[in-house]
Amino acid sequence: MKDKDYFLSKAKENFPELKYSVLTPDITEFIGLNGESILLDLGEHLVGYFSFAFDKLDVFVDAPVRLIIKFGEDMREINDDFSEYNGVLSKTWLQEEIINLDFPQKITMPRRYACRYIKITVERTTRPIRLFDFSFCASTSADITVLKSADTEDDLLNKIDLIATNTLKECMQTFFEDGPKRDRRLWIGDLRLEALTNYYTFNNLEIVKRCLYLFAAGECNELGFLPSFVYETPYYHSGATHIEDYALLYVVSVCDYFEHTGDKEVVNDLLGICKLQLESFKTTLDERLIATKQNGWFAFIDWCPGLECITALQGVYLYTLQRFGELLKTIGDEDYEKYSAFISEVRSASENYLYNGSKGVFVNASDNYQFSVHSQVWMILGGVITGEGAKKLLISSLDNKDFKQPVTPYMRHYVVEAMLKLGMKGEAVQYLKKYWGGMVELGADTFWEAYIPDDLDFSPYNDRMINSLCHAWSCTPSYFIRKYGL
Ligand code: RAM
Repeated sequence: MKDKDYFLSKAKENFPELKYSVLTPDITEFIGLNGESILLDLGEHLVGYFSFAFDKLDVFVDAPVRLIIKFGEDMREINDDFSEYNGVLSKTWLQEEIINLDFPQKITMPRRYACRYIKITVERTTRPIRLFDFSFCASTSADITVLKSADTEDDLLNKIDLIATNTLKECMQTFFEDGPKRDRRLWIGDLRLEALTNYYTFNNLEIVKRCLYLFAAGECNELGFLPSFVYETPYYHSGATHIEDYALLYVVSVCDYFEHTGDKEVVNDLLGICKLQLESFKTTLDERLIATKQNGWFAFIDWCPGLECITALQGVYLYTLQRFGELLKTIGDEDYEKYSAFISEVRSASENYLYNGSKGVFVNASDNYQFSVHSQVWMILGGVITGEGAKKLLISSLDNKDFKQPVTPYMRHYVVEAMLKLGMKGEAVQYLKKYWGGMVELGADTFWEAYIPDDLDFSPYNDRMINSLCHAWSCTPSYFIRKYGL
């Protein structure tokens, strides 16, 4: 297997070019005193750097001026009182700055922000001041000139497509970020969905290669699983979690990349790591060939509170085995037979031990008998149940209060994928329109990290204020619309 230095050098070779564009809001000047504020609307969600100038009027300002500058991805965020924040993630992700200015000057704020709205409040001044020359320098590595419009006649799908491509564009920086407001890092689950959508929209192959190599350079845990995320700055560093479904989806991302590009060189570089993920997973199976719980945060699947993940995880494993088997066959790898033979064994085990015949559903056999959409979807994607039976099962689980429902666009992606796999194109379109369309109706400029239609305060982190409203894993409607001609 190639070493870390090699992988990092390949990641560097594929550094995508950032494109910058400068936008000036309609308001050009503001004169204000203590407590007064101005709201700038950029007209669209942007990621980048904010500058403005500050000057005195005719009277000398004899003490520093204090401004509070708040950046909001939407107006709700602008109106939130951040002092009431009570979430589990660091408050410093909330985009608000207090700055003290000693004399007239032009300022470029040092952080990069993700926002549509900017509110500047004059906290303290001894005299009226003038703020002007507002500008926002936006960055992205997506080339919007290559983006063709989606070929759909449906107005809502068109709107959804626009917002979805915008979401992806915003998250495409020097790598695929999960969210440009937060966490601004590269996670495997997000990478997979961003790359998929990118193939049908901006088709920037450099950034995909870069991300695949950045993970290849990561430090695997004692079981052999890749880190679930990596940091690029201030220096390359592996994340401390090793979520197994994400480790498996790395392999799927390599398969997707090969399917899209036919690029054998990259696949050859990454084949060893892919095999290691599957071999590692195999060691965690019990004697029945069923996935087991490991210490710590071993599976993600979705942010649904209280979700039991074993059955879904088993499905992710089967899904990965299937895709990887196909890849090995295409490239003529001798391990192909070994992987394919194993798939049917694991499928029958899943049917025997995870399916509750009397209830007619897949349950989470690990400790309680929980019903979830997640388990049904992943068993379908893993090929454990097919055809009419699978359709019925899926339909009966959706919007059914007895089943845990997905709470993120991430998991909703896999629901739609399962529907399309079963040939339920009409249902897939309806499901997609209802869920993503719900965000459109609420005025979204970009799609969100988490969304429960009847609980707009839901947050995986105990406080909605920290939620990311431009989250890459929600961009896949563009993939579905374009790939399947919806
Ligand atoms: C969140 C990240 C990311 C996701 C992980 C599991 O914190 O924002 O999108 O992949 O959780």
